[in-house]
Order: sequence, then C-alpha cells, then structure tokens
Amino acid sequence: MDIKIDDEYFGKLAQTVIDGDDEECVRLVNAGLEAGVDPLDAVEKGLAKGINQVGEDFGAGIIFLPELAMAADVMKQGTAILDDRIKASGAIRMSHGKIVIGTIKGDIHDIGKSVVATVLQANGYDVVDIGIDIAVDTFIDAVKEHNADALGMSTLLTLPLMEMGKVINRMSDIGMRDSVKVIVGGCPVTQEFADEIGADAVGFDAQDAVFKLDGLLGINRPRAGTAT
Ligand code: B1M
Repeated sequence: MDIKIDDEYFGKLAQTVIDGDDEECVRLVNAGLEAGVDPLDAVEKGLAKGINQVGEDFGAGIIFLPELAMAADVMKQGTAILDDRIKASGAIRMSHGKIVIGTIKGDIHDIGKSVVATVLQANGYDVVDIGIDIAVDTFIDAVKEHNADALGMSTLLTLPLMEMGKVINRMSDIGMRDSVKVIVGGCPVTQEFADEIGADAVGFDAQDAVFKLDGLLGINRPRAGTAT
C-alpha cells in the first residue's frame, strides 16, 4: 500500500503509541521509510507526539503505569528501526569530537537520551552512551576512560535534577571542568537551571543538542535556512 508522508501519516504514527499497538507502529514506520520519510521527522513529528500525549494523560491520572509502559515499549520498537536509518544517514564519518552521554542517577528514562545519542552520532560525533541511572562517579570515570571532549546528561524527572549539579561540582573538584564541555537536557531542564548548576549549554531537542554542541566545540557546518 502506498503511503503519503503528511500530517495524517504522522498523526497515525502517534496514535499507534497512544493505542499501544506495536504491530501497526512497526508497519507504519517501515511503510513510511519505503515512502521516503525523514526518520527524525518520524520520531519527532510522529512517535514523540504520541508519547507526549500519553505522558499528559498519565500526569492527569487518565491512564496508569501499565498503559504508560506499553506505550513506551511501542515507541522503543519504532525508534529502534528509525535509529538504524538515522545512523546510516551519517555514514560518511568524520569525528567532530567525543561525547559521553547518560541519564542521571534516580532516572531510568532512556528514549529521549538515546534519540539524542543517535542524532549526535549521525552528525559526526563519537558517542559513548553509558545508559540510565548513572551515578556521579560513573560519569566521571567514563569521561576519563574515553578522554571525552564533552559530557551530556539527561533527565525527565524533577526529583533527581540536582544530580547534574553534583557531577559538575565533582568535575571542578578534580580539575576536569575546564577541559570538558557539559551539555544537559530533558523536559524539566531549563536554561536558568543549566546556568545555576554551571552547565555550558542546554539542549531542548536532539537537533538543538547538535547545534549547541557544535557551538561549544567550535564546529561550523551549513544549517538549513542559512547561507553557506
Ligand atoms: Co515516565 N515520567 N515515569 N516513564 N514518562 C514522565 C517523564 C512524566 C513527565 C509523566 C507525567 O507524569 N506526566 C513524569 C515525571 C514527572 C516529574 O518528575 N516532573 C514521569 C514519572 C513520574 C515516571 C515514574 C516516576 C512513574 C512511576 O513509577 N510512578 C517512573 C520513573 C521511574 C524512575 O526513573 N526512577 C516512570 C517510568 C516511565 C516508563 C518506564 C513507563 C517510561 C520510560 C521508558 C523508557 O524510557 N525506556 C516512561 C515514559 C515513556 C514517560 C513519558 C510519557 C515520555 C518520555 C519519552 O520517552 N519522551 C514522560 C512524559 C513526557 O515526557 N511527555 C514521562 C519521548 C522522548 C523522545 O522525549 O525524553 O523528552 P524526551 O527527550 C527529548 C528532549 O527532552 C531532549 O531531546 C529529546 C529528543 O527530542 N533531551 C535532551 C532529552 N535528554 C536530552 C539530553 C541532551 C539534550 C536534549 O543533552 C545531553
């Protein structure tokens, strides 16, 4: 069946996440890829819209944890297929720098962090994704071990937010802060919070993370809508 990539397509993709319908999600993702959908658009205009709706319904007490977990599982199945395409789109590799990225201690959300990691990789960064629920010392050790140029920390939860500040303080204490840039992100992270804890930048979505990291590491690249 031919698929047209339009708002209706993205709406249907979002709906599969809301309905917890993994088979339809995988079918629509594959059909969209065949029809030439931009994989990042499929994530951000489709799947992410669905999971955001689910998040709002969860917050409002309309649905409960099992439905939330089911929707997240559908989202993960869809993003796993799209991740491969996003990575392949950055196949011509030149390294702009190395970044260690993870979700902070106390938080097990990994979808957004993984999308950011994939998009950074597709845009020429060496990305070391160290996972979720990462303790202060584990971040520090990974930065040392991989000799990273930057550290990225993600969270979707308000409660453990200050873990980010603890990592930055530890970096200062051991004399690492000046040589490693720090970018933070996730829905509760504001510019004010990033300034307060002494991060170098906040990324508001995956493309913004690329833009901000480019700025921090002095990478110039043509951008959509800018003269080259
Ligand atoms: Co949870 N959850 N969840 N959850 N969950 C939220 C975050 C919540 C807002 C839902 C709500 O109540 N409305 C709420 C947090 C409230 C708060 O603290 N303010 C919440 C809660 C409360 C919880 C639990 C505590 C529920 C419970 O157990 N009672 C629990 C957490 C346990 C823990 O971590 N210790 C929990 C669990 C889960 C699931 C496991 C069921 C599942 C996660 C599955 C997984 O990740 N494997 C889940 C989900 C799916 C969500 C929502 C619905 C969606 C998150 C998501 O994947 N979004 C979420 C509500 C929401 O955000 N709308 C919610 C899609 C993703 C592409 O976007 O992650 O925002 P996002 O990432 C974006 C940007 O934020 C940014 O770029 C990404 C790509 O565009 N970004 C960065 C993210 N990190 C970045 C880093 C950067 C730069 C940009 O630089 C380093």
